Amino acid sequence: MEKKTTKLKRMLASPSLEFLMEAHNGLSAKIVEEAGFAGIWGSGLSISSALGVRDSNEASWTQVVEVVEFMSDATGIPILLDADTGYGNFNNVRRLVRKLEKLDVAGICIEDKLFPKSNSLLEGAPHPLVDPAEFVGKIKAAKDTQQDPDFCVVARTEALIAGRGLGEALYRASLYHDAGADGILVHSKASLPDQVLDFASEWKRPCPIIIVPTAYCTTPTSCFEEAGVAMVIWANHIMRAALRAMQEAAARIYREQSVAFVEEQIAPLKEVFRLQNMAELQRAEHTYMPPAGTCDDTLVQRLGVPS
Ligand code: SPV
Ligand code: MG
Repeated sequence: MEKKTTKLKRMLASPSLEFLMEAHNGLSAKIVEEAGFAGIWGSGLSISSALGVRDSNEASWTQVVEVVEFMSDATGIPILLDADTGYGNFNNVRRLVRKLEKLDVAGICIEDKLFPKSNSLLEGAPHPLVDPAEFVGKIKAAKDTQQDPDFCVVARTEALIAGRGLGEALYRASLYHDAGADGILVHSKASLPDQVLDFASEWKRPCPIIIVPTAYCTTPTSCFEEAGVAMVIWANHIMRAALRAMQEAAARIYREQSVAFVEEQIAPLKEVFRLQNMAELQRAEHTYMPPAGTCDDTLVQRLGVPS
């Protein structure tokens, strides 16, 4: 069985456009895998939303790691964790990489903003950037810490999000590549793809480009492929799909004081049990548990436990 890290590394190196789909808990990770995606984006925004907090580092790094552990346990495809700024300085990044490797997470993406960060697509939020030299140190620290040579460290520049322009985005990305980044995520909040397409046409280095087409969502995927983009991240869409479905179901059940109508519209319980792989547990119970009614109850009698 190929390691998850190797799978992600191969996706980054693949000549065809690859896709990561967001997940935010064990169930959504499993759904992403079953849909056919080859990899998962452990989205900071979606994980925060699912936890009921803001994407402003309100969830601690250990809380994020706990979520990603469930995601990793539930799936066989690689997870690229959105690790925001790395939750501190180079030393926090080192500790994070050590923990994630133990959990079989395939890679991290760290961004060149300041802690605590704001979501890149949040209107009106300032997006102060970290000194590139400090960020280079974080990338080097991550690369020096990883034990598995295929663990991926993606460096994300927020230069375009911060309004610093293409020149600074390219400059920062070059520094991050020199520091050992396995890929460059260039993010843009423009509604047209021009910024990332310009970046891709100017980027001459043998280092894969990753994009997040949330704001420029109507651009046909073929444009990205032609521009030489290596990987597309669908960053928050199943969280948003679930959110809408939950709002609608909750509102209607509240209104009607009944769940009668809803049965046809929601997943049957059988589907919940299938995704949880209850069949495997039932087989295991058959193998490992004594048949009902054959328990030796002499211990109970000796302890004098009243029946
Ligand atoms: C995320 O999914 O948390 C991301 C992408 O970082 S964005 O929300 O567009 O910043
Ligand atoms: Mg994020």
